[in-house]
Amino acid sequence: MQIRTIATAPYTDQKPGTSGLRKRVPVFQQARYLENFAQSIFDTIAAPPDATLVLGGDGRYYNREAIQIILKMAAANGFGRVLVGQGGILSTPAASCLIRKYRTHGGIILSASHNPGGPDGDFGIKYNTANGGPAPEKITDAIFAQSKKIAQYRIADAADVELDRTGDYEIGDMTVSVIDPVEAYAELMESLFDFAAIRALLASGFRIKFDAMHAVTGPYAREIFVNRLGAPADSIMNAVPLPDFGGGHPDPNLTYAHELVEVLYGDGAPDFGAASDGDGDRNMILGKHFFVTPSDSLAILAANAHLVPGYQQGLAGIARSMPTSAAADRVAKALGIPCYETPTGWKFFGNLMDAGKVTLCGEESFGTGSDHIREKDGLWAVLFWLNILAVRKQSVEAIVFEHWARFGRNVYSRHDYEDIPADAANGVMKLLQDRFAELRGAQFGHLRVKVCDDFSYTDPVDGSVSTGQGVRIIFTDDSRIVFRLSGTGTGGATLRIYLESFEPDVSKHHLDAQQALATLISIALQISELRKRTGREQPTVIT
Ligand code: VG1
Ligand code: CO
Repeated sequence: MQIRTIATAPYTDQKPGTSGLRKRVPVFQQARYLENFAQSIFDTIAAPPDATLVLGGDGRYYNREAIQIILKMAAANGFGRVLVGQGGILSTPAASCLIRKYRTHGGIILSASHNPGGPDGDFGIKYNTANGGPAPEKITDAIFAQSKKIAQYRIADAADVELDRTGDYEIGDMTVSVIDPVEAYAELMESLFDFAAIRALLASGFRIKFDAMHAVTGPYAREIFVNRLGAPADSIMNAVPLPDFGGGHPDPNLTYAHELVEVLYGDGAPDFGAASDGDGDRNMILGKHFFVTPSDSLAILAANAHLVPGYQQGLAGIARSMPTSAAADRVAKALGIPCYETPTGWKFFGNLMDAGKVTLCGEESFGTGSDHIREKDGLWAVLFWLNILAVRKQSVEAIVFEHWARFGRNVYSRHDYEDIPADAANGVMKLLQDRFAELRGAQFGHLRVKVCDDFSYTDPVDGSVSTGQGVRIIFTDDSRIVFRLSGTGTGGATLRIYLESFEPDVSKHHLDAQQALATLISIALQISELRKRTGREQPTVIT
């Protein structure tokens, strides 16, 4: 086999965001674009000869082509083996599971997660380290630096590998093992949860509906819910992964998963509904005519973890991203365990989990997970809920209201303004930062500003500092508004406003979140001049 060294010139825009490099497909299809980034990864990680790599993606458009290119480049860069999911498919949590199970040097995950796919949709690539988690900023910064000075890449002159049949194939001295993408992951789930109890729940007439949104979780959901847990086949919808996700937006929230929402809010609704995103790491949890916010979900999983076999021995601690509500903090306090507040993005949880400081982690953006892997995990969260439901034998709604009655309710919402001009978005953030001094101590009706800052985080394990992680306006009653720019979008800018207040009064727990947060919403719009600066009257998505 011949290895070719090909001269290239840098692209200047290969800076990884919140979760890897995400760009429109045509950007990735430019000559040498993917090759440059993959070589920058290989140059940066400097794997020893014959190392093993995990490789797979969410099946979106360009997944297969990218996998063939990366396989040939891995062979040319001295890897000994690559484990690839059959058909090029691996959910993000399954990739993390495989890296850990086979103790590989790391893995490459091809996904733009919840972003739409197809020829004009988005594509993405991300490197995960040996712990199974997204590379920390230190490494993504180094990859970006390398991408700006790259002069050549290496690729093997070889035929494409047959990705659809499991088995071992050779590219020169490197073995490509095409493996079942589901099996190891399904086994891991079975080791954590009481499958017998969930099977009994489903056999008792408890009905579930899972929406795979034509993304990667279809095959995983079929194996776990139908084959292993005995749910009827129609418990899963949109279960065939499609390169363009059926034209949809594979983001499990009330706006984009409306098909599922209509089922759960309709006549004869099932008892439990859930959805996952493009790459399988997010989850949305619904009860009959009921929505569980991701922040509440994390808190409820923590409060009920003792009911679940994999967590019966107790939790070391909990971590949540800064914009996520403090509902989990209240549970941590009651359990007498620490709760950490990190910047947005799963890469910040890795050190805490590796050091044994936390067991459960979560983000308000429909991400929940634990130290069983180093990514957030959509189906894991669904199974955790089903395990709790199997033990408690109550409705989702009843469990949430009981939780609020015990801990109080952290009323929460996020308003996203998608695809606004970058100038306007940056202008809003700059305006807020310029107003810090004026805002501190300012009075808005009965609310007084206690803290106003730009969140920064010092990792308690390695001491690394991450600044500029979101503008926080915290009031004396601990209600708060957070402004943050998205780091995963590919077109224009997305401005997120996170809103939270605390309601201890049980008689008010049934109130609609938007109503309960109306004062905070109007303060947010006023101090940011958002409407004037962006011309938007309404958020694109409210969760
Ligand atoms: C968003 C979420 C963040 C999440 C990230 C990756 O980032 O807010 O919580 O970790 O997506 O999730 P941003 O920068 O757009 O706010 V995924 O499922 O896209 O890998
Ligand atoms: Co995702």
